[in-house]
Amino acid sequence: MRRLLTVVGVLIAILSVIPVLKSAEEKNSALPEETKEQRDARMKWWREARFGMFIHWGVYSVPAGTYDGKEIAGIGEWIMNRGKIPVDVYAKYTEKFNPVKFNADEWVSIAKNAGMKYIVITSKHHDGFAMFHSKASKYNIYDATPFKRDPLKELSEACEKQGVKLGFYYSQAQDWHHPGGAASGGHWDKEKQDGDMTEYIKNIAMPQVKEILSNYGKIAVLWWDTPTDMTKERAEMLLPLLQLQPGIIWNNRLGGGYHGDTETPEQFIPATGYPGRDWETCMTMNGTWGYKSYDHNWKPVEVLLRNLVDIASKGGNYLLNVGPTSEGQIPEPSVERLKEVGKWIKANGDAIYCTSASPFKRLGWGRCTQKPFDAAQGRPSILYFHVFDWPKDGKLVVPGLKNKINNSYLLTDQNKSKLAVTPGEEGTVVIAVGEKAPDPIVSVVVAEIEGVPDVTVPPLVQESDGSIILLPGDAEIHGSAKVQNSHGKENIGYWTDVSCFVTWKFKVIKPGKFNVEITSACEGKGGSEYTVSVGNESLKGMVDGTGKWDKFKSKKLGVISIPEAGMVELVVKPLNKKNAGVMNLQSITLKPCG
Ligand code: FHN
Repeated sequence: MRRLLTVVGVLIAILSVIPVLKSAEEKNSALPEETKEQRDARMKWWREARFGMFIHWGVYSVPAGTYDGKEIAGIGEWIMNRGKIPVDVYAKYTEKFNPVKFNADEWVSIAKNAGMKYIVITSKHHDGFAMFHSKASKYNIYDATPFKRDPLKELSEACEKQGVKLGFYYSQAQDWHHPGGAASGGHWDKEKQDGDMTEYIKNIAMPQVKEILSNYGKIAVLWWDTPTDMTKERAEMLLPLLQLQPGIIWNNRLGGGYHGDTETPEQFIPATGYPGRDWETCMTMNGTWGYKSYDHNWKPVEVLLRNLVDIASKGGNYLLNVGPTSEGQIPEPSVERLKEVGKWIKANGDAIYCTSASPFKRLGWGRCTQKPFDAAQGRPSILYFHVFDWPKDGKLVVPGLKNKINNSYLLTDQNKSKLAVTPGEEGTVVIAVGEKAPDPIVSVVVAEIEGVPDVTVPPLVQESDGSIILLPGDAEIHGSAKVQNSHGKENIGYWTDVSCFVTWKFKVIKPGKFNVEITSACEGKGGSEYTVSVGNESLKGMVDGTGKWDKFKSKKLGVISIPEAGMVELVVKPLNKKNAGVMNLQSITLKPCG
């Protein structure tokens, strides 16, 4: 009897597994559906992390930006494409790729000490060279170099040991080495590169993605890139492989109409984030992703830190790149900067991790992040004010906050000494923060508030020098034009309809005469006419051709007079249209001139 029960039990177990396997096969074209709760649970660590390290490391670190004695323009990892280096010539660099100074533990520590919670490393970039021991192609760091080690294995072990999440970048479409791989701008070594892309996906991309998702423990992120020629069918050959890593997060660059989990703005911070979508800005620390020996254009710590804060204040993550050398070292200028960022994070991490986007539309002196009330943790509702420009008079003016501030203190003050909070002019709240900024780059003031943040948008006002800066985010668009981001430059675009016009309302405290300056771009010759008016005064302008829709130029339009203090409306109205669009309008500035 007992034996019978065992057999029945085994049969039930087998039968219960079959439908799962079958449905997984049948759903070959997509991933299993998930509820919002399941998705939130999957995204939780990533949303809390806010800061990660991107690593672009490959055989391109050997030429390091120079080919045939010439410095090749552009980003380092593109040297093969930009220099039109023949496949066999480029492949020779593998013989010199021996990164004996590579130390996975050290890299992970650098990231961890900088406050980065995850790492995403190039497992294969567009040059087709695998940075892991691949069985699918001998063109990999283990088989094709004197190094004979698998750095991704070592990194996965170091990440596991140090509690840092690991993700892989994989160039699924562009592959300039294997036949059939796509190449932006077309193949230049046709004999070696031409081939069937679907076969390439089948023989190289699929098996390699399977390898990276099977042989390196828990993989947190798959970062696809440049979906050149990726059809839906090709994307669907790769997509099911993600099931090898339940819980994995993947970005929006697979192609074939798939949007993935995350938006990935590159080298810019979107003005308002991506409401309703998770997003991550990836950025270089100098001007290249992959190592270039002569790129010394390092961003200062101030820029990196304020970027991190700015991104967090808009609800996104910051994936900051390092490009290690062919010896296996993260360049010293990157290490130094990351150390500095780490020092700040150590003291101010509470205002970054597990926070969400600012409830304020704009804060002249800096940014804000927030954390909700949490009864279980005994935490009140908190606003973190990240102050870039510390007030000289020691009074931090918070505009439009309706909630009561129950307690306020400097985040780095161990004693949490209470700061005085008083009502200011016109619905503002003033926090007495003292005259000395605790940090020269970003100082954090904590405000524990009553209830869920409730903020009104205060009117735009003149700057302290009396000028007025009108930006797309504050404009009201009457018609079909819309705010867009062209390589980091926010502007009003898609202005194809001449009946569409744009207005700004702002408050003038110091009236007078103002020089009006407009910053716009227009592909082609330009020539469209428009007016800029305030009250009864009007200036006429003509759009200049700048060659490209994202090449912005400023020009003076003339002088306009605003005789009285109070609320004022400025209107920009096209009169005709000589191009596909009127213009891309980046800003209008009014500067006092008498
Ligand atoms: O072509 C790549 C580039 O080399 C780099 O990897 C970046 C990182 O986001 N992605 C592509 C350009 O969008």
